[in-house]
Amino acid sequence: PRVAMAEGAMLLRGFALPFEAELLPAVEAIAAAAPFRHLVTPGGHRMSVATTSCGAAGWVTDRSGYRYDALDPATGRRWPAMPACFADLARQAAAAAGYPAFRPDACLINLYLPGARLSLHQDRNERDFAQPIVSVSLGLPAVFQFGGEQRGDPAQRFALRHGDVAVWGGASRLRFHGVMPLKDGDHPRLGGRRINLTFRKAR
Ligand code: MD5
Ligand code: FE
Repeated sequence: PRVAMAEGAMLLRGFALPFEAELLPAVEAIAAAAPFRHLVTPGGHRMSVATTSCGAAGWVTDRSGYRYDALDPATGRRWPAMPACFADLARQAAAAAGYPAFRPDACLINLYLPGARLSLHQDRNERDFAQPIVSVSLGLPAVFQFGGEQRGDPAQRFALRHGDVAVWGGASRLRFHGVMPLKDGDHPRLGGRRINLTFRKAR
């Protein structure tokens, strides 16, 4: 089922389930080549979420700022290539939400363990805000906070569960958003973890 969360924002419940058997081994292979790490924000805070990337551009942060980089700063090598099942899922989800031309060049992989959270922020490091963002939730459920265009605007909350795909475009692309601290749990395939794949056209 499709749920419109807001203008331009569509939640495709269970859309990733047919891809699950391919996605999980692909995440493990990426993490073996480009390990999950806790990046430091420009303000000096260590992120509670651990991240890695695949594709031509990877999202990174350090004391000097947020950016996309063709190289993984931890290894000095290019990020692992984007697996075909990742690109297929992102394209099909974007098309189902009304964005038939989406061709992501970046996939940020966020790993949440219990207690990990993402505070309210906007995604503004991409070149073209007319391109949507596709987000795939795997493993433990999370409470997603969906705010407005100003940091202080009231936020709605949505539960994101294993297999859900959200597509953020149009008027929703620059809204503030975050993820509440992950609650403990035991997912049949992922155990005590949540993994989120975030597909973007960075360049
Ligand atoms: C997550 N990740 O669950 C989320 C999913 C990030 C991030 O936010 O930056 O890594 S992406 C949710 C998103 C993206 C773009 C716009 C909006 C939400 N929005 O308008 O609410 O780990
Ligand atoms: Fe974000």
